Amino acid sequence: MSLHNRMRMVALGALAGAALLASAACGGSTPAPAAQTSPGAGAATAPAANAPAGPTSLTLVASNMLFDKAELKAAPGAVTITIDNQDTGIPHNLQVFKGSDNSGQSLAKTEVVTGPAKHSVTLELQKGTYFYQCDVHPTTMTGKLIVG
Ligand SMILES: [Cu+2]
Repeated sequence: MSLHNRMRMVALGALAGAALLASAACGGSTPAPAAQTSPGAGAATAPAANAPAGPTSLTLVASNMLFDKAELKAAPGAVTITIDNQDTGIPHNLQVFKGSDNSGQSLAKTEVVTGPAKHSVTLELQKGTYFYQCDVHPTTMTGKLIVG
């Protein structure tokens, strides 16, 4: 008998034993409980909901003389904002202020660059509300950055 066949016999024997045990368990008057599958077994491999937040990277697209978002959100700490100026031949930049309008302290300012161009600025931000604008178009290109 080959090793392979012998192992198969062993496996079959184990199955037969399990079947006998199962039928014995079912012999009583109370129905055997269904096999329990742990609902948490699969969830253990899922990423933790509270994974440590690294630096937040945000992208603001400037297109057709507008920013694509009127509100950004970030966790406290290092926040990198990339302005992606997609307007060919049109200059844009990004300035970030403390508070909810441009009367607050200016925290960062990128150069005014004619698109298409991309540039980034990194800030250390605490929990709070910030305001951003394009200095070339401060009436139409503005938004709120919420850090919390
Ligand atoms: Cu602009």
